[in-house]
Amino acid sequence: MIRIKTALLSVSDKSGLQELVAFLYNQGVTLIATGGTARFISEMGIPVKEVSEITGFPEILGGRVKTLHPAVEGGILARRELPQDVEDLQKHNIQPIDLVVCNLYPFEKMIASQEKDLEKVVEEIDIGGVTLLRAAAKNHRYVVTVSSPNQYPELIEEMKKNGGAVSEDKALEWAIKAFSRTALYDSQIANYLSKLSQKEEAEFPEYVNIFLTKKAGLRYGENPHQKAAFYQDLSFDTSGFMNHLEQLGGKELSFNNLYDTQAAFALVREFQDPAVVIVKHNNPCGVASDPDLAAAARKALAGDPVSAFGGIVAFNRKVTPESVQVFEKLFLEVVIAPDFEPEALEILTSRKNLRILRAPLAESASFDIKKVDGGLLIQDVDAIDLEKEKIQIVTQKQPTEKEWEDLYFAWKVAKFVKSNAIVLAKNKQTVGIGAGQMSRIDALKIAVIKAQNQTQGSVLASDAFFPFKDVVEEAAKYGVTAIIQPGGSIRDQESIEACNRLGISMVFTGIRHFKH
Ligand code: 93A
Repeated sequence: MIRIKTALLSVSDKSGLQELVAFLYNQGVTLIATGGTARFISEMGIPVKEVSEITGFPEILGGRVKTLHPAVEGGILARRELPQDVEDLQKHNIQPIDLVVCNLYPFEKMIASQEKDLEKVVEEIDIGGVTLLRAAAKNHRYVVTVSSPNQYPELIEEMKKNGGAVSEDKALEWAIKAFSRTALYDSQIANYLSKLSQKEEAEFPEYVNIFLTKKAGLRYGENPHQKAAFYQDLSFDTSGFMNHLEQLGGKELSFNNLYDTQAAFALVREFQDPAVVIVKHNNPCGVASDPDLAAAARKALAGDPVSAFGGIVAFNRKVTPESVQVFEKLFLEVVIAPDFEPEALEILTSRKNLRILRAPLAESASFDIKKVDGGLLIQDVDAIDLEKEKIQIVTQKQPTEKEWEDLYFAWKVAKFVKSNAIVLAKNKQTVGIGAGQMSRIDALKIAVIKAQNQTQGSVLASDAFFPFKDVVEEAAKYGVTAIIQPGGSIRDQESIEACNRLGISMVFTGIRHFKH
């Protein structure tokens, strides 16, 4: 047990401090504090020693050096059972400190403000506080470290339970928390400074500090025999809707739910008009856009009603009761939307197991990160849309206005389908999607199977160029009238000639959307 006789308090965030200080004072703990914290305690009418009193040295350099002194660090770091350390304390008249309560200069606020002035940024870097936390955490055998206000209630409870002492196990647990806090803090600083010093926008820095914290334990991973948890990135890419996810009902989210929800929401948020996306195994199986959300839902479901079973449904509008009734009879895993009308929410929550999620459409991640053994592959998110000046109509036939609408629609969807991807669409509705094939022609064949005789008058989008003319020739057999694809194959001319021969219009985008 670690008996708390003397505590050092140095906190920027003063929340919860009043209760803690009152408690410690009542326990007869001697309080030492830095300037602002000491003032706060004095104003409560509770006696406190300023750090400068025990160091015999004022705070200097405008507060840059407050606690960095042997009288402070010695009091924290001394091993209470080591004669040499005890002797040193006595010789230099240093008082042992048993509890360090410290939270750091809020560098997060600096990040949030996007401050560009290096001098201002640098002033928000805490040195002494980090040292206090690390010293106390190192000496956790004798010293208790409290690095966040949300630990105060637990500290109070622990001390009450143990007659003013804290267990060694708790001290170790909190030491690890303190080291994690300073690690996160330093990673945020390094990432921010490296972004500030970056000359070119696209340059990736020498070091990327990714600090992850467990957001949720998961029942299991992709399969029941794999253990798993969801970790949140707190220091590198803190954008993204997962940080704003709100669960309004249903069972606990699974590993696959989170992964597939990400895929569904990423696609639905791309549409300006009301849209509905159904995802299975990370690929969209039904997508539709319509001024009426319920109509979009019906069309999305009709896109592939068989695959939709057990799917994830994403909306890009406030969900109406009519649009959820579409899925009344269908088993679904997750529904996600920016918001829900009360009646729609009522219908959904009556389905006990259905996970209902709310998230803002605006939040999107800046980086796409894929794990390989021994490292991470990091790239920008594939955020590019069609670029007017790159679009080229390469055939004699031009797409009609309606075909253009469908081509844009299909192209958007193709970006979110695993490669090789072929999307067949008609009336802003997917009629067949061929995903994740090793050859493009097979992706088309699958899309055609999925379309079940609805291909007549449809358009085709391909995520990458046609290596051969076979896709054009096969598509023509099923009544495809227009094609959108990046172009850029050495055999482009063969595909163009096939289109001209078969009366198909074709558009080159100059942009590829591989997705692995
Ligand atoms: O500028 S510092 O890095 N120099 C120090 O020696 C020092 N010691 C504690 N900042 C230092 N602190 C920080 O001051 C603490 O981490 C805490 O965030 C803050 C509390 O200051 P005050 O009690 O004056 O409000």
